Amino acid sequence: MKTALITGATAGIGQACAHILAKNGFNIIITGRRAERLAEAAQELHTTYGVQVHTLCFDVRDRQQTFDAIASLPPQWQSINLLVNNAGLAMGLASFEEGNMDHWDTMVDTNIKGLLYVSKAVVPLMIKHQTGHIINISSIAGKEVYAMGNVYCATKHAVDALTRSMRLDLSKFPIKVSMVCPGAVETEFSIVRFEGDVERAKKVYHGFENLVADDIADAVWYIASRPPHVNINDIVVMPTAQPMAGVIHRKN
Ligand code: NDP
Ligand code: 8X3
Repeated sequence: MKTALITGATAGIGQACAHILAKNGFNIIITGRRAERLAEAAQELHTTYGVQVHTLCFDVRDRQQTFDAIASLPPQWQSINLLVNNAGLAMGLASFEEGNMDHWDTMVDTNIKGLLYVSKAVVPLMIKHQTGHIINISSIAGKEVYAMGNVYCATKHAVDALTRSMRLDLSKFPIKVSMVCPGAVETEFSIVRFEGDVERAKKVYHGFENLVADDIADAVWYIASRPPHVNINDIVVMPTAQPMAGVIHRKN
């Protein structure tokens, strides 16, 4: 059986990826900072799909915690076939000159440095087994910019650049590196972005049919289920009503 490690699997897209991979027979390592949610998710995945589930509770921004967590994996969990670098967030929506620098730090530390730390800790395990696949969750914000998205867009552009660079460097092992770039998906993303303001978060998805986490998990599964000689470099998944970043056709 294959093993997948999914970061940020306590909610949203990561949780949906854990489900589709477990449904297709992967044993699952799920990570996040909320221990209770990890325990609940592990129980649900095991009961629903009969797969083995291991949890790692750590903050991807913390280099030591990240390396300690991966090093703590029991030997049978160290053959990681698939890493889904999903943990990430946006904080705030502000014109550059009004930007909150604590928000900037959190986004850079999570979306860029967190992805780097997890990958750096997992790649040696993949090299050891001469196989592996990394799927990075970037965003349409990694392809285009939108008003007041400045630093979030920059972090996701970095994920795009890192995906291409990692593919160049790691394909020789061979490790596949792929990316999924979603448009607006209703998850906890906007609640986090607006620091718990649920009413403001709801307005983001008002008047059009947004994507749901399963739409992105479908793309991840498509990428993960190709044969060894095929790598899907990149999939951009958008709501039909969102033709580009920052543009949404709303009915009312
Ligand atoms: P959610 O807020 O629903 O989920 C985010 C997940 O990331 C949670 O499981 C959270 O776990 C985890 N996470 C956040 N910060 C950390 C951290 N410091 N350490 C460890 N885990 C962390 O959002 P989504 O599911 O929507 O977001 C998933 C990814 O998809 C992100 O990278 C996001 O940028 C990207 N994306 C989202 C889009 C959207 O519209 N929703 C569109 C495009 C891309 P916990 O809090 O337990 O630590
Ligand atoms: C978030 C994408 O379009 O909701 O990564 O800002 S969007």
